[in-house]
Amino acid sequence: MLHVDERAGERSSTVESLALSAAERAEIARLVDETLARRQPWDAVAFTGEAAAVAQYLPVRLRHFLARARGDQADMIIVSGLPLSEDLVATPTGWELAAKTGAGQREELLCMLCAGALGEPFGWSDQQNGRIVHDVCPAPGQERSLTSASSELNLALHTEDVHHPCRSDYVGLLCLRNPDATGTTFVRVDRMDVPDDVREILAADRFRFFADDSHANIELDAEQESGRHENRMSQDGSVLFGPREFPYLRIDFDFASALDGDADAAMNQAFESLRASVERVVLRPGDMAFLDNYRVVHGREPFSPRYDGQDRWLKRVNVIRDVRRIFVETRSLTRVIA
Ligand SMILES: O=C(O)CCC(=O)C(=O)O
Ligand SMILES: [Fe+2]
Repeated sequence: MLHVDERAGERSSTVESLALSAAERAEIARLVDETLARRQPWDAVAFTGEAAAVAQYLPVRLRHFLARARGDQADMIIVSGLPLSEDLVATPTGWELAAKTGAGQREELLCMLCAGALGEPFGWSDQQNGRIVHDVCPAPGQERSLTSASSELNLALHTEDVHHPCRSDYVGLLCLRNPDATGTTFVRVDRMDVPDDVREILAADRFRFFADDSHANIELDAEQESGRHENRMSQDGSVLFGPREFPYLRIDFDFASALDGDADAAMNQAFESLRASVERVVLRPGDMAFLDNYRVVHGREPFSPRYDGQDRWLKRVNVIRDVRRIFVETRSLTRVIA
């Protein structure tokens, strides 16, 4: 097990990984198949509230690893060797098709179980039609969109669902295919190197965060996008927050703005520093990454879509540590935020 832990008496940034054994892989495959057989027809939304309980049947080493990584607040958690279907269907050309055909249902359940060992899965009613597990695959006509359906454009660094107080604690990405070894990019908040006075501005409520195009149901491309934020849902707040010795971060290169001139300069300095510290991880089939959405921002390198059934394909799930944050915010017992 690779356990990069740079701690030397004080807390710092970690990436923690676990490689599953063949026996563990078989055990997980059995759990997924049994659970799926009992849940026909498969309905991810109906399963959402149960995922955490069923996740207790995952192999103990995996559960222990995820619980420890959660406790440590690892910046990135990677589990490799998860069991994918041997007869995995062709990569769909967009999430709508995946939803219609039920492509990769077994992998959806797998995704939800791993999520359930770390927190609770949840969704957004205006994102992929309220689905709990999203398909991230290139879609014809959206090559240059500012959503995960893009391909030819660099998907800029972002906090997932930056505009919302219930944004995920973790973004879970399960890789089904990645033929060109396209990298998921990320930057750790600890790598942001700005002077103290800039840091102070970034920690003040002098910024506005907007809903991105995956929520707005409009598919603008990057060229059309500039300056079109006014009518979107937004929230004001700070870029840096949380413990001073272990800060949290909230920022989006496309969907954030500053409320005054000094804040604008500070945000640009933050962007510049983050750009200089980009790391990448290439997810392979059977890898699942959980990015701590408070501790890293993430994006994706560009690639050329094929539309031949072998394209890059991830299943994505949002994970919240305490689902009551959603119950309080929405004033209902829903796990799909309206
Ligand atoms: O495709 C990727 O690697 C990440 C895309 C992304 O930002 C997301 O799905 O939230
Ligand atoms: Fe994302």
